[in-house]
Amino acid sequence: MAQKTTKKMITVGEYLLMRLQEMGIEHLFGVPGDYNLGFLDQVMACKKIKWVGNCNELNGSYAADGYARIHGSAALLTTFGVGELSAINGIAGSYAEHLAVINIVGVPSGELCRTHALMHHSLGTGRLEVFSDIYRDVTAAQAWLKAETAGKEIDRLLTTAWHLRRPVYIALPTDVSYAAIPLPEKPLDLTPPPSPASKLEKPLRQIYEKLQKAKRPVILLDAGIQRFGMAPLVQQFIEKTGIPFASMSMGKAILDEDHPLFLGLYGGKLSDPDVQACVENSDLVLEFGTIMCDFNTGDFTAHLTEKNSIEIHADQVRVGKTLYQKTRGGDLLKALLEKGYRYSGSLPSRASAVSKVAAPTDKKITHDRFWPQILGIIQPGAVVIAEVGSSLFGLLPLRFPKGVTFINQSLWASIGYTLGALLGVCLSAPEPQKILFIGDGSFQLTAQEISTLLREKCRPLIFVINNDGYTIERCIRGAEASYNDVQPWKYAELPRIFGDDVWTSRVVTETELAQALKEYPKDRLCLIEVKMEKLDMPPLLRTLGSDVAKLNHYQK
Ligand SMILES: Cc1ncc(C[n+]2csc(CCOP(=O)(O)OP(=O)(O)O)c2C)c(N)n1
Ligand SMILES: [Mg+2]
Repeated sequence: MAQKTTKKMITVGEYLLMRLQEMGIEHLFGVPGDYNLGFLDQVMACKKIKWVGNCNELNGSYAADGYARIHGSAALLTTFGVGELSAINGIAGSYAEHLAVINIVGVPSGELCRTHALMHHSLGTGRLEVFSDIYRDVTAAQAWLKAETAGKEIDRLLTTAWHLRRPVYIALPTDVSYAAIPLPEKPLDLTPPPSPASKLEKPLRQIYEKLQKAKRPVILLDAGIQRFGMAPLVQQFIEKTGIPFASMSMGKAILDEDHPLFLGLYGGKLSDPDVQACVENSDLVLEFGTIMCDFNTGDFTAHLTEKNSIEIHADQVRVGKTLYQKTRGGDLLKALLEKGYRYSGSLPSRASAVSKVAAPTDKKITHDRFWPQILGIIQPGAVVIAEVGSSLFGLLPLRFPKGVTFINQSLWASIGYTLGALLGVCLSAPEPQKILFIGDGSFQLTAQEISTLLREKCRPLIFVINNDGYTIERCIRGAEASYNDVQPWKYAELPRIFGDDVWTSRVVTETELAQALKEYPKDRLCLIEVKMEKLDMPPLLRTLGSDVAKLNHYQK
């Protein structure tokens, strides 16, 4: 369609980059391919978005997810078929865990699609849209861009990703990247639609009444609050109302764990008994952004009755059995704050926290002494990332200092995720200290991303827990089975393959660990390989493992 020449024009690729910048995105992850090289040249010409090439698309998708956890949104670029399918695991994880990742795929031109050409990276069936169809279930919206509608479609997808905090899929054909379209008149408007007054009044009245009657109200915080940027509002609500709060593991440390109203972590039977009693005996549990998945609920042992609980999410609210869609949790909390409710009952007791460990000995490192020793090096404001495995369950009971951000992928739980995510975290978080804890089994999936971390001059501290394989799986089934073994790599030697500016250490005893924790330099990437016994594990993991074994039973 001919465009009016009086309007200022811009290419589709430039338009997309401009909109990404308006979302505050400064890095684009991914892997080149001939279907996206033209767009990549536009990226190179754009001074405000930096290309960060990854070793593979899966790692790129994890990096984008990690970036979005800190920044709020992120972008990934892959190539048709081979590239986009390698990334789909990570994008599905971002869908499950509510991250706004803009997934851009360079695809063949309209002409090649119309003629069903047997292009490379296709299935040879002539149907070139097959991969975008596969993406329908793991992205919130999809578009195959055409020059005539590209601007509108890009805006639709980016706002959908932002409002739902889910990934979206943009197919960018080679013949569309350089097509000219009108320069937009206004910046992208990301303001969510407000709750209609009719959707606010009833739940507001019901919740206020319940609060006034409640003798033992408690707040339960979870990941949804962090994803939708509601943590400051929730903190204000907690402080104005004086209601004590517990966090679920996916929502650990969203608010400071040294807060006087913080009770501890709640996860059904995995909780400290005092916290479990306080939440489950409460006559009004205000659930904020909760995700009731197996790992988060201690394998569904979280007993919260519908009658005694209220759910407040970014885009909907449940009171008793009634679900109020289109009621925005943020609007509801602001309205509730205006009512001036204040809890005046006594405060329940807090869970006892793990304390720092006594002086190190020459004994081999064990989980019960390792994690308290680690607590000593975590600084206020650090970003701590935990891979699913013994790392996650070792870190959960620690009470972090002020301002710590905790990242874990407990619902999607794709091992190797955290090493890719670490790259995204390093490029988006200004905080100086970023610490990753990853198991040897998980590390083997994505280890080559250390190479990108070095190229980008990132300086994280990485702990590889070397326990000769898949300990978390051993506690579910096959404690001694060879399928739970991995090839014993020389983990502390590996980073030097990728670059010189690294510091590594392998520690077996507590004193060696203490020495490494004292010595590690802060000005380069550091990796500490921690040797542990294969059947040693944090107590939380032992409990969860036997429950998972029961849930995943193979015989009746
Ligand atoms: C992509 C993917 N493949 C397989 C699994 C199944 N799985 C879950 S945990 C795990 C083992 C993790 O082992 P490791 O990282 O060494 O942790 P640890 O030994 O500390 O428990 C495996 C294979 C998974 N979650 N994700
Ligand atoms: Mg292991």
